Amino acid sequence: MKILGSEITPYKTYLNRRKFIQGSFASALLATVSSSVLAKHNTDPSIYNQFMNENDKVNSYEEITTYNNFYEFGTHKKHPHLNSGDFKPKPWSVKIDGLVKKPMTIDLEKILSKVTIEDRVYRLRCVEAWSMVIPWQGFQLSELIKMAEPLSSAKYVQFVTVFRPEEMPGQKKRTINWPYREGLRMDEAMNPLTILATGLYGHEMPNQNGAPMRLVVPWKYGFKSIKSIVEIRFLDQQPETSWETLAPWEYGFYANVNPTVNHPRWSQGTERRIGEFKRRETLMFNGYEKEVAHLYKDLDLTKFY
Ligand SMILES: Nc1nc2c(c(=O)[nH]1)N[C@H]1C(S)=C(S)[C@@H](COP(=O)(O)O)O[C@H]1N2
Ligand SMILES: [Mo]
Repeated sequence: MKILGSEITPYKTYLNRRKFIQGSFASALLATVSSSVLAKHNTDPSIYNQFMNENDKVNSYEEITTYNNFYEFGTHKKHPHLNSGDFKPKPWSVKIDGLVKKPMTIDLEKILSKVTIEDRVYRLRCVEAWSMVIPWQGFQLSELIKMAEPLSSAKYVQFVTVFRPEEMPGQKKRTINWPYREGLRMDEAMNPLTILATGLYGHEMPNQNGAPMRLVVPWKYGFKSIKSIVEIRFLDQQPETSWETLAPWEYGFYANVNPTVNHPRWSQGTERRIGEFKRRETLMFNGYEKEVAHLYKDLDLTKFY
């Protein structure tokens, strides 16, 4: 079934519809930010930092948009910023299929007209032991899942990135078995911390950060945050993921941030926050233990890394 984007919501309109979370957010890093300030597409970190604790100041817009991994644009951390200029994230549609009552191909604008856009300031901890604090705008993945009405047999969700070698020069090389794929267990996907992000710093999502829509799962290593998503598939079995397929002894399906389980080639006990000199301790589940530890109480985390 093809649903055409009849109700187009301009980006500014849905930014103004954002729900504002009240109270302290220092532990879960859920930010409360005034919409009037953000609507100006401000890149001033102090807008966010007034709500943050001393330990977790947001990274600059410059840091976030010029240093990251997005192999579709090249394998160096400067490549996504340098090589993503030709990518066209508009218009965009997402295919939702597999074990659902309502399979659909839906225009992103249509999705955005039906969900609640929120500000979520999250730590991101990469498997390569660097980290950032990023102010995202997005909506809970659970909202989209509910729209699709998964069958009770659906136990996992798989995500697929777009394949456009003409716009994504890195896809002309066989570094990864394209398209990039990732997955979550259904309860992880439904957790309120899990979002599909469509913007950062009040800007539309920059191409290099996964325009127009990418996953953010703040208690997992960065490689779980799949970018430029075109397909969301519901499955009864654990899906293959790109990094696990490449090197299963190094990258697991779960990829939970865990300072006690080292990567075979380096320690995961500490990390370097981009912009800082001194390394800091990595927190269990990236600091979101209170919110997500219950999901893994029956799992041996050294085996299911
Ligand atoms: N499609 C796609 N998604 C991807 C990647 C990629 O190469 N391709 N790299 C991952 C890795 S390894 C990291 S660390 C994060 C980093 O991006 P961010 O800083 O924009 O969150 O994106 C992840 N998502
Ligand atoms: Mo990464």
